[in-house]
Amino acid sequence: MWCDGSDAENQRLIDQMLADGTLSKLDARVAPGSYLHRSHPSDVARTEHLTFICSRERDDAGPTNNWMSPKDGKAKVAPLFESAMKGRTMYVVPYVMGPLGSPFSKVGVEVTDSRYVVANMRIMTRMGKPALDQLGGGDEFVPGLHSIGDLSPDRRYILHFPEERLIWSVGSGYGGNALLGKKCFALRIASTLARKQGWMAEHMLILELTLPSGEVHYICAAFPSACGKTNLAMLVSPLEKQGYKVRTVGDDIAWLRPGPDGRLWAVNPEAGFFGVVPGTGPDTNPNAMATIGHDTIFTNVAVTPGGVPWWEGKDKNPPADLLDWQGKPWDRTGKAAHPNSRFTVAASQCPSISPRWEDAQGVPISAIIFGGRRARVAPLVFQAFDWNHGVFVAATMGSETTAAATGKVGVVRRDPMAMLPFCGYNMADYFGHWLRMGTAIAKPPAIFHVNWFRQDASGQFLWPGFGQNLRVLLWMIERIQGKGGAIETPVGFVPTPDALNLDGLELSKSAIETLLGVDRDEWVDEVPEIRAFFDRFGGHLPAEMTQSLDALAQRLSVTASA
Ligand code: SAT
Ligand code: MN
Repeated sequence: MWCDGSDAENQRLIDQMLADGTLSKLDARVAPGSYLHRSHPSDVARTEHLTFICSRERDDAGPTNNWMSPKDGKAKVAPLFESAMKGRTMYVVPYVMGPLGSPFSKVGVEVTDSRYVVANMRIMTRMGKPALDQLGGGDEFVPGLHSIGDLSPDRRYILHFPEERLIWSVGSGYGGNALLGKKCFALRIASTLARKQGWMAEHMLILELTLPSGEVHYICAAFPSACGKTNLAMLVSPLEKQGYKVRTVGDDIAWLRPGPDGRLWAVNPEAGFFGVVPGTGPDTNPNAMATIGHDTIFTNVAVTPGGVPWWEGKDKNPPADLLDWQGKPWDRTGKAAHPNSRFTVAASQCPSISPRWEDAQGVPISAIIFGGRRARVAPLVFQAFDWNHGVFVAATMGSETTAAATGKVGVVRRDPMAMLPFCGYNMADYFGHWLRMGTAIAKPPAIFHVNWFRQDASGQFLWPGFGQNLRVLLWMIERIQGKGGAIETPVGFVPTPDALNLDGLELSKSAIETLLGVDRDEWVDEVPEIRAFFDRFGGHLPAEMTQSLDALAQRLSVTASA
């Protein structure tokens, strides 16, 4: 079936999914136009160990990606597609990544046997007739073949063939494994295109910040999955009365390119949000709450028998008769909603969406933020000395793992640019591309690193986060304007305590000290870890990276061989 993306077609698919139990309708009074989907219990997150880059040369995938040759990949996975769609309908889903009519948008076509995938792609991309119109008579599109197969993790593979610009995915119906426009195309395949063509495909939110003067800044921020990109993108300013306002351009992916004015310009290739549900509440993210108040597909949240959805963090009153994410009566001990349960919703429904979110040329970027989830070591915020140092900071960022991918949660891993699971080629060559881009952008954005997740000795978060993160953004803007007090530390510029507007926050003096502290011993311990990480890349690692590490070691006054 060729999908045209129309309302009528969508309704037909929804009706079929209601009939076969793929979806259930939520209470129309509290969640109008919204549905619940329960995925297979073994198919609840991206599976990085089953995700492969199938470049001809192993070296082109690099040491951080799983690799198979194109020949081996096809030989191994083609049999899993054999008769996989038997008894199901095959849907042909043309889609556009990027605003319709934008010269930077790209067309994909996903073939799938999952109606749920079609319904999600309709929200997450510009899908159907507009995509065929954009393709016109051309033949430039990224083909993606998808089947849920038998949903067994033993017969699950997500393959990318960068030289052919082709995607094969079998055995999963979940998120980035199955909605091929998102991570597979807009990050893994797009990053390989971007490298060739002189632009960048990044795992970044894009936000708009308006100052009382009327001055507007756009900021990109890269955090690993489930580290608060959606919350930051939809931040409600606690200083709105004073004229500081934040709006949303995108929450997960940015396509960036140097503009004719020498600045870096960003487009959000997506049309919707596929956000983590737990932790989303009226206090943490009121804009997301309003966005998902209607016409939303929920996957793996808890629900009452009457169809009222619930999740940890929605409020403090779980309904008495709640069914957990698998549909079993909730025992009130474990999690009711799966920690990686998601909402799929159109970006246009977001009250904070920027009027410029679909601008064909994108928006000009003033600052790039990198960040991770770290209980210790990384201070609340620091500024890189310059572009190349910023690339080093981003390339070496560490973050504790989350439920967004299958595997152990809470272990620190190096996640360069939050792209570890999403870079379609050798990560060391990707560092080189970042360095090269620095020379192609006459007015590069300032680069910062943040850590909202610093804890005290008793494991309590020191920083209130969420809306209060605005205060950190304002310091960044002051730095860009040549103001903003800072002290130079071995890792970068850290705000002086009085340079951050902390009015009304009631943070103790010692909390502020810890938050802004750069502990020399902790950072000295990072050096050999970073060196070991770099060693994995051998000859592909740009010399600038080692030089930056040596310079850091020197500033920490340890010997380069430490
Ligand atoms: O890849 S997903 O789209 O499932 C979500 C994420 O990990 O960012
Ligand atoms: Mn993501």
